[in-house]
Amino acid sequence: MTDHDCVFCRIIAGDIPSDRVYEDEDVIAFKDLNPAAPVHVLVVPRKHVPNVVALSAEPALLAAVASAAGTVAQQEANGDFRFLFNTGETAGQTVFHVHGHVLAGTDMSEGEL
Ligand code: DGP
Repeated sequence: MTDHDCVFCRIIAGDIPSDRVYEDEDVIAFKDLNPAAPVHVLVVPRKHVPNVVALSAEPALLAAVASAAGTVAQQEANGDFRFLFNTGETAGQTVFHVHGHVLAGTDMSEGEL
């Protein structure tokens, strides 16, 4: 299922260019346009699902997203990462195709990004 008005569906289809760092049959991961950390990658299921709560109805796909995040963090940083899902407009979600933000490449053990 794709939504032609959805920017991430268009990235997945290759209609909008992106800097892909990982992909498999279920998931793609690409660098965020406005990075908030030295490593800032969005992990996105190919299937159009609006948010992480809806994604939880598909546990295998949720697991595929989490697994891909770990792979990206190993590949792009030291394996440690913060994994963030903005969920809903007032939480800051702007793209309603679920995406996990992988934030890494810096010491986040003190303070917030
Ligand atoms: P959120 O606020 O959680 O919905 O995050 C959406 C993120 O998507 C935001 O950090 C910027 C990023 N983004 C939006 N449009 C594009 C795009 O066309 N390409 C890329 N690489 N990132 C995008």
